[in-house]
Amino acid sequence: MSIFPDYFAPLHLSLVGKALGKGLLELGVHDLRQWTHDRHNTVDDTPYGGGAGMVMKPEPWGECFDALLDGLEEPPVLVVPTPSGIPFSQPIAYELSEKSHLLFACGRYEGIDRRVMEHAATRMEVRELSLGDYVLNGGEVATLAMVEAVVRLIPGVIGNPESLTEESHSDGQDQLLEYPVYTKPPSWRGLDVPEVLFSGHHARIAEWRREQAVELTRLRRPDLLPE
Ligand code: 6GU
Repeated sequence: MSIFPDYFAPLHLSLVGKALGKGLLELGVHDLRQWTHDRHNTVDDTPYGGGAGMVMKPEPWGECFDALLDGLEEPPVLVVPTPSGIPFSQPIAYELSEKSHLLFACGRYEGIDRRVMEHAATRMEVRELSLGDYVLNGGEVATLAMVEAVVRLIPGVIGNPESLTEESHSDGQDQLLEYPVYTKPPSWRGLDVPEVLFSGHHARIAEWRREQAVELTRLRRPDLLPE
């Protein structure tokens, strides 16, 4: 649900696009203005209590929920992308990948009238989620990121499921960032691929990769390392 449905065109490309083509998921984009009734298709109004900017009014959201929940066997999980949400993470992406339906409410302006989330919570599970400590202009770009993170976890979407367990932030690598990777040529612009990777010695390669992952994590994300 968005007032900028065109933002979601890229979901028809690449891995998510292929998954849609294979029928591994379905995607609907809903223009919130469809559920307005005035000539200007108004979705916002001035904030009670004063202050800068505009607030998204509740009625179009309510009517949109009514339309989208009608006929569903199981209610969706409502994801509300917001910088004041709980941090989105790989474990949350896994949880969401197991739900039958996700509904993303993309806010604009200074946010959505609080009663929309309160009302929604009486009808479905609501998760207000943030991508990090910075501010985007609206929920659309955050939704694209979350949809990609979730869809690639749906069984069958990724060709080689082992690539899921090796990567950064997945369970298999106990919270380390991913080690650096190399391909041919062995020497490029005076930069050589580390010798150990030619050794064919699998235990030594695994040990080197582990050391690299720990060092990278220490430098960039010490918060991920155990005491
Ligand atoms: Cl999820 N939404 C918006 N609008 N801004 C953000 C964000 C989400 N995460 C970080 N900044």
